[in-house]
Amino acid sequence: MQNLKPTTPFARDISEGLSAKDKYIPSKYFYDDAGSRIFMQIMKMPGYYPTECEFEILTQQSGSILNRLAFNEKFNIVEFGSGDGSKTKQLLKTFINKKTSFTYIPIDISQQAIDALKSNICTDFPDIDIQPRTGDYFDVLHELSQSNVPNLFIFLGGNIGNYNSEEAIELLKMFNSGMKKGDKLLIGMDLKKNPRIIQYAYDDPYGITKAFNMNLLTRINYELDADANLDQFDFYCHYNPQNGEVNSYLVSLKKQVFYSKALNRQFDFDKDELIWTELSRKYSFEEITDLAKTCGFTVSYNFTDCKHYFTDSLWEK
Ligand code: AVJ
Repeated sequence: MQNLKPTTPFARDISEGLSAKDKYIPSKYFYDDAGSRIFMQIMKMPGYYPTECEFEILTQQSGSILNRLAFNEKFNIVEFGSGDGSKTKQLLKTFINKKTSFTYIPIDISQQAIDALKSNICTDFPDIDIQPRTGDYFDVLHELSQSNVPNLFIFLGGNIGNYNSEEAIELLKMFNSGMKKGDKLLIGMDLKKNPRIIQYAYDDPYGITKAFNMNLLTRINYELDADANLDQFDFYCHYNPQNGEVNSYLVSLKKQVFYSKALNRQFDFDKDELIWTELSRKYSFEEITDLAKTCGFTVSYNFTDCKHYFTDSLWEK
């Protein structure tokens, strides 16, 4: 029998990624229900600094962020990939306390995530004007660019670091195309720093980041009816301070195959062969300025935590 045609984006991407010369799995597939739970554990690990740094920025500097916006009418806060909203809440709290008038528009692909976020936000801020959207970023952007209301776009958590240079530019140019002159973007970016601090955040001693990566194989077994043996794979990651990249991999511990019933095909691995699972890029301020410029923005201000590990960078179109 022939290989079955992949029927879902996951099936297609796994099939493609595991038959490439240099094998890879796109990092967006980390975040199924189990993976999202593991990511929440990562965010609570002592060495994983980005979450606490960004929390500090948004708790302590939301007033300054608001002043920098200098909008003098009601505006939209449009959030891409909002998660559970705990960091955004710090920003919203300050804006509400200062009697700012805005509409909060969180966008996520998952209806479940949006429902949870909405009830979370409305419990704390019952009077908030919230208009959640699910679906494609591009459709929402197009709709927003048709109106005259000023926009603050927010893209937190350092998620931009998961995109390679070309993809990052493409995404930011797409944001730009949905913005009017004077609109702002607040974007979370992890900064270059002492390499040991970065290495420790990703190569953690608790095995949580390893479990996060291993979950990709669990997901393949479950969703593609495969028989990958998790004991025969390991996790490896490496920070290169010269290019600012953390790259993460699954490593095949022996020459082996596994078989997917859903795809009716087998995947072969050499001993020590890698499956690349994630890029997490770190930036210098100079690189941030260049990236902003390339995508049609100027940097208004970098809001950093007290240790200068992370920035919420405010850009203007
Ligand atoms: C969610 C993309 C910001 O790159 O730091 C954490 C994901 N990967 N540990 C990051 C992640 C391994 C995280 N982002």
